[in-house]
Amino acid sequence: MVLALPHVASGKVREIYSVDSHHLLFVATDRISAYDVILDPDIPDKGRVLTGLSLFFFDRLDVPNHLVGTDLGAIEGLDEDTRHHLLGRTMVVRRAEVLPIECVVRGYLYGSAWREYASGGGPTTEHLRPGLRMGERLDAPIFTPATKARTGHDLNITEAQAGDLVGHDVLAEVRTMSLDVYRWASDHARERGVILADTKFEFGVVDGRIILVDEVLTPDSSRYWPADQWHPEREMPSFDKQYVRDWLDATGWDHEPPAPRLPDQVVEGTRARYVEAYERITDRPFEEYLEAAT
Ligand code: Q0Q
Repeated sequence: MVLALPHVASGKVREIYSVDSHHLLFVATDRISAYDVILDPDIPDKGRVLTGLSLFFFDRLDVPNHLVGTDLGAIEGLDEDTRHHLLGRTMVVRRAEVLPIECVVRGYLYGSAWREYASGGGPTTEHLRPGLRMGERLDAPIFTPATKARTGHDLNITEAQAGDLVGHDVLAEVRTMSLDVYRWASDHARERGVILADTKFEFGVVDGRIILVDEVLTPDSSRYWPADQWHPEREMPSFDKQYVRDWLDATGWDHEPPAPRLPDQVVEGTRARYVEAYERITDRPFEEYLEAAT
């Protein structure tokens, strides 16, 4: 789907278009990627689940953010089919100067932080005590910034390096906001049997104020684990992508594009996992979100 609005940026599964000098259209597609490869076909309504989760958290967090609204009525240049496709998966957001760092908060030692820790230490492990196991809950959440890579994985950097990039006062402010949001969201998820192991925030500046931008606390920007399956030293299943990863691994695929096409039952099972994540985290039937949004 190509919009008649000026295109600003594309991610693997997200698109940004320009509305006017102060506003952007942030679109979550139904594309899904695994092992950094975009899979085929799309997962129906995946973008609506992610957008519904961002809206849920933006509405509850007391951190200034870029969300303006979801009403597309004032936006010209959209034909009816495009307008209908965008419903529920689109946010109108305030254009900001996005900071050139990823603000990651980790409550558990997993992924690149574990690999650094296990290999003797790195930028994410400077505050960690010895003797931790993979997947172990940390004594306190840690802020571990990264620089954005255009392709592949972001590069973990120290807080000092991040401060050199964005300014040390700005870093202190986004660090505090990131840890506060993680604590609120991880408590909220834990009360619902879901572990928020880690998450990635992006911040921007508008009129000198720092605001939260991008998507927030979605399964694409976070690791969500079912709490009843958590155990240290265990490869933890990603709430939403484990089903598709297990199927892909069973095919013997070498993780090089193109990926094998997903069969219908894997598409349907993956959609169900995203819907389950939405309903467990928001306490709201996804069908209710769909009806209200479309
Ligand atoms: C902006 N991005 C990320 C991205 C590809 C998202 C530009 N409020 C904003 C935002 C946001 N969000 C951005 N720019 C100005 N104001 C965010 C990296 C890239 C697809 C989706 N790129």
